[in-house]
Amino acid sequence: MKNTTLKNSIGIFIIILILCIVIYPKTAMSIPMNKLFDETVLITDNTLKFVTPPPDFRAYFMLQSIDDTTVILISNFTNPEKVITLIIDEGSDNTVDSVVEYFPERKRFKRMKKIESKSIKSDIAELKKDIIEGVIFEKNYSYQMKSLNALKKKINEGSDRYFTDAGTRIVIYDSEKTSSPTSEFFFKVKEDRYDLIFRTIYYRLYHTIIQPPISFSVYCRNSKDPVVSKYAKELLDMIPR
Ligand SMILES: [Ca+2]
Repeated sequence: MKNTTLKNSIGIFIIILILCIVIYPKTAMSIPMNKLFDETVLITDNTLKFVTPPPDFRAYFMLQSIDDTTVILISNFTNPEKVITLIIDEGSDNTVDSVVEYFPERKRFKRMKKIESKSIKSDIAELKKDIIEGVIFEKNYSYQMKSLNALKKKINEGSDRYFTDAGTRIVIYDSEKTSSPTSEFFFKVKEDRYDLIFRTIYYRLYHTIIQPPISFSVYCRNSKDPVVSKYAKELLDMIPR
């Protein structure tokens, strides 16, 4: 009798385990996009606590520049110890003012004056460029964010541009489901301030749809960052007036 109960329990356990395995990827995929934090608010030490490693451990990279401050978010979830790094450039002048590392497993912070990790470029102008141009997503095991090349290609095609007083918005639609935007871009130049926004809503990898949990790879509003300004001006020059 005991044996039968035990067998039944094992059976039920195996069924639950199988269900978990089957259901889990779908649950993981349905994480609301961009809900780890609010991209419109400057990322701080505290924000890093919400940057959880995704189920497949792909890395996040983000350039954010709001008003007078620029920050770069870099994650590494494939090392023995997972770490999220925030590089802060106050005054947006391509000099590092502080660096914060957050270790999500231990929930510990480490604060530094400069970049100490050998795996991160010490030249932050280069880092900003790598995120905007998308090089960083190609060279790392990360979400494949649509970047400068995709945007330039779309501008050259001449469609799906939306002009408003707020700025220029360019949308890339799904080639298989033409009403569905897969990524969107925004840029604006106003006097000596610049907006530059790159958002990847989802992309296809073979037959899988991947939604990056942090959908913005670049979020710059009212920025005075020289790297951001270079690209915003370059993009504006591509649009016929
Ligand atoms: Ca600085």
